[in-house]
Amino acid sequence: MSCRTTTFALLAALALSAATPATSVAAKQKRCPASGAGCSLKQVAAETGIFAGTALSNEMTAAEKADVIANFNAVTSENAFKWSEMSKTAETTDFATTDRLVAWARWKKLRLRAHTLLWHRIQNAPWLKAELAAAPDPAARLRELIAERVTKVVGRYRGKIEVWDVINEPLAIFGAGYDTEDTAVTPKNIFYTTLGEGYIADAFRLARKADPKAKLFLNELLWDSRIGDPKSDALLALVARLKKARVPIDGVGIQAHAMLGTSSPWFPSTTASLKSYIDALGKLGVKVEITELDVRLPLLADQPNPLAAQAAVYRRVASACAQARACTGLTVWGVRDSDSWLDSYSLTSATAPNKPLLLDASGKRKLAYQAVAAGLLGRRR
Ligand code: 9MR
Repeated sequence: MSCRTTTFALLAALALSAATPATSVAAKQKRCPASGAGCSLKQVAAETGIFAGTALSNEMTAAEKADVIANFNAVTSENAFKWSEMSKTAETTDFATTDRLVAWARWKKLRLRAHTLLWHRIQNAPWLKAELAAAPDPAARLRELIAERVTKVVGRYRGKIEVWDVINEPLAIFGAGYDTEDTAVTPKNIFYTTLGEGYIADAFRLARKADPKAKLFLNELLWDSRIGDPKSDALLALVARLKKARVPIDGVGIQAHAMLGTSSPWFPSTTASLKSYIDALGKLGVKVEITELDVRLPLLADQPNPLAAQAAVYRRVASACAQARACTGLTVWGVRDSDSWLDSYSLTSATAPNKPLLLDASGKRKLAYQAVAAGLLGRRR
């Protein structure tokens, strides 16, 4: 065959393949079935437009990296960005781990949620209390430290991090207020007790200035909380106050650890109750993401099939997210069951292994995995 004939044949073949409906049929066939069977959550994310995420540990193993790439299209730093991890002293900020994590997420095209700038409860800067106690004007010193941290950290990654958890867990664990005393369960909210609620608005404004395009979230612990309890109402009221004051808040994270089993039935009571709560937040003008979902298996030990019961809880949450227009993502708090924080946490280590995640200890997809896929597929682009 002459060179010209070959070229012609090639062009003809190309034109044919572009015109033939075979490609679109193939693409159609590849769509996930409504049951989610055989589909990865990252495929589901592509079809629904809902981010499917997982938490990333500071030191990722090769297996963890492979699991993340095969299954998810979004990641949250589980610990790396916390103040205690980045600043061992008031004068220093160590970016080694966060730089590595940001570079990896960008390389793999995973949306990154950086967690978190200010959290009073655990992993706050270990030196902060003494620093404020020694300051002639503790409020002024705290304002200065917050401005320094937010500006420096957000600014360093300007244009490279899509989402920030600017404020984590500002409200008390239960009830409608803030932690104002040190107790055995939680320290006082040192930001609130020193500066009042204004620390939240200040941090959001500083973050917006440092990276105008990043999405800024307030992330709150609503574990086993029934919608309509004082805490969920307090969160709505707080977001309404922030919006009214034109604070640049783009979203609210609902952590959703189903952990304590203090309420029954399990969080969320129903798909409808969680959906209506997300809708209520959405009406205030914010997006919503489920940010730290895990479901402890021992809580379901009395069920005939605990793994199926666990999958049902996951499905309720995923369906609510799919049905509520404001919901833009669902993230589980860890990759494999064996990575979960619950097995080393004091309140839950006695029941280890808690097996709360979507992949088992060997990386195999559990029933809950497909349940999340099916739930999210309730929304299609
Ligand atoms: O998973 C995190 C674990 O590795 C840490 O030791 C723990 C203590 O700070 O924090 C865990 O993550 C928390 C998250 O940052 C905020 N919401 C509650 C999570 C579970 O405590």
